[in-house]
Amino acid sequence: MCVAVRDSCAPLLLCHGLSWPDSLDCDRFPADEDMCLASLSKEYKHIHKELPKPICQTCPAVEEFFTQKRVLDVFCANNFAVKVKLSKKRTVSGDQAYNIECQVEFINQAMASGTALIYDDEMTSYKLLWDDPECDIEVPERLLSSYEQLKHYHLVERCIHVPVREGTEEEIMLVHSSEYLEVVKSTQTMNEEELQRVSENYDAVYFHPNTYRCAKLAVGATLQLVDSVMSGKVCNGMALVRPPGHHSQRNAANGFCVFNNVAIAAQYAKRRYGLQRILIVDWDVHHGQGIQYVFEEDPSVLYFSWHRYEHQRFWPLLRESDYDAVGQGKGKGFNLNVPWNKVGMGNSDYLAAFFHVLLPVAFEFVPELILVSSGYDSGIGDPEGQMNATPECFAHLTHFLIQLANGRLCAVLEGGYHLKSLSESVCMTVKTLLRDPLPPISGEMAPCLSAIESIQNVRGAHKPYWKCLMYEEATPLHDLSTKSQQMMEAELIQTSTHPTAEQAVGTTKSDEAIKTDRFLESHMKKILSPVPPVKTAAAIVSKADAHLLPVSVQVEMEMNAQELKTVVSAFDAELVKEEKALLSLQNVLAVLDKILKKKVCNGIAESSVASVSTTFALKHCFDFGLQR
Ligand code: X5A
Ligand code: ZN
Repeated sequence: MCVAVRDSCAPLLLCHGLSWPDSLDCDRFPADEDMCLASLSKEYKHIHKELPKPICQTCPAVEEFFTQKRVLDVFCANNFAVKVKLSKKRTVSGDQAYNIECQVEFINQAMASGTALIYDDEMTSYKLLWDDPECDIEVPERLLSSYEQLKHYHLVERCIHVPVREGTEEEIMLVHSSEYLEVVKSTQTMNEEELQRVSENYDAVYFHPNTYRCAKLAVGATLQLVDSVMSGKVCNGMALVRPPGHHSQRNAANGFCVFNNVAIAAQYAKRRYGLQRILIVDWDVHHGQGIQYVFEEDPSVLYFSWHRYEHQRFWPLLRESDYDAVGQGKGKGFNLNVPWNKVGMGNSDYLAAFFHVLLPVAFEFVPELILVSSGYDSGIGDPEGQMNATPECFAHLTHFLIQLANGRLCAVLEGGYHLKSLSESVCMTVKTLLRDPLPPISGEMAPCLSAIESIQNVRGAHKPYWKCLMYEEATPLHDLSTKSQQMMEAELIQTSTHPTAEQAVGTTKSDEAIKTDRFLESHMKKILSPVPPVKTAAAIVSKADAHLLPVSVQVEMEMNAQELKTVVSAFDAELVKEEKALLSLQNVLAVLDKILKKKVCNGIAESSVASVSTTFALKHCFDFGLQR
């Protein structure tokens, strides 16, 4: 937020994202000499539009006031206020002239907190009406079961409920053509046969009479989320929407998507809030080609997508989903594709892509807002993705992203077709947005060879555009480990029936899906240990300093001194003699004990002999029975 304060009494002039006051009342300004600023620089058109008319008509127009928009944006993003004092100059001729004094100050205002959750069951009111094995996985239960699971974990009540609205035609047309909008609109009154005919004009799409209404709600829900975050009402949030968006294009529905919710949101955020850098992270297992097309030439939107690719043999079968599609014209370097050439990618492969591709580039990009095309078909058990990432992986991905853009993140549902995997992963995402502690990540921690090759290739392709990749040694590999294998498989496919035909058909669940259900049931119980009642404990030497700590921190009393002496003397009697060392040790062990007994999440101990204390801490952990 940014507020211009005039002489520290009238707080209103330049707001960034926050709603404007109903009127600018000049009577609130005590001295005649001072007046309110009625208009802002021309560069601020998007804000200017929303300025209320000043009541005082004699206010001077200040045109060339904020020319350094970029500088100002930085102030705004960091809670600085621009204090402005405007005073009338006395000129000999009696002409009006004004002095402007400007000063930048830090506003001691709390950062936005809270997580928005946007959901409306009206978005479950459309479904596939005929037989289509390609589309029958996209069902209303996707939303229902995700929301049920959020309720089950008591996450709904911890979020701030934000209502949905319809996206307006103007908003939809930030990305789509009016001709296409009319086509979608016309499906409202169609009968089944007509609906089927329109659907056939597109790839992997079905229409229902309620599709148009839901698609407008999906856009509106996404924009409500952007508004909630940008206005500072919440820090982050998630919108559970149907239909998804990332495949849809200016003139076409595609892959269950009708309007491109996230692309529209990015255009909207640029216009409405004057944002200059937006990061879109598309962790859905499919390539969001629709988003890529919209922003290909736009350096203000950095688009990252990983996707099942298999050397262009996986849907949507596009050449431009490969790692060498880096963007075009001014947008070169702002499109990051990580194509997965094998199925079965898991936690370590996803984290490696974050560590070695997305995060270095994103930190260099410095986004002001993050939009996540949050598809969970990249999770374990999904019939489309055939990948292996477990739900807690999405907690970690979310956690890394909220370190950017002041934590301003909007997650918007895309795909995800294994109901249990989808809902558990949605819950892990929301929990992390609420800043619950993360479950440790499970499984093998080394990425597979094919993942390493893909990662190396994107890094190579982007080397010219990012400082963080400048020293990358590798140039793209052409002989990939998966290629020869792929060739053989392709030949086999040609001579046999389609191998995935037995996957999840209709209502009968595949054995594979049931296996994942069972696995997740016990896996989630294992990893979701109860959250300790106290987050942070502190053991400090001078208890008189305790009031300096935040109120939520629990101050620890040392361990019983006599007890400690016996523990220590068994290990190293020399230490017991040293009063200072003993005190340090007491602090460390007091905190450690609380962590081991799961009474607190973490803690800090003041210690003057850290290395000795650490040795003891380790020993204490072994005695406690920790092995790793
Ligand atoms: C949003 C999404 C997938 C379409 C797959 C068509 N679409 N085979 O996940
Ligand atoms: Zn998908």
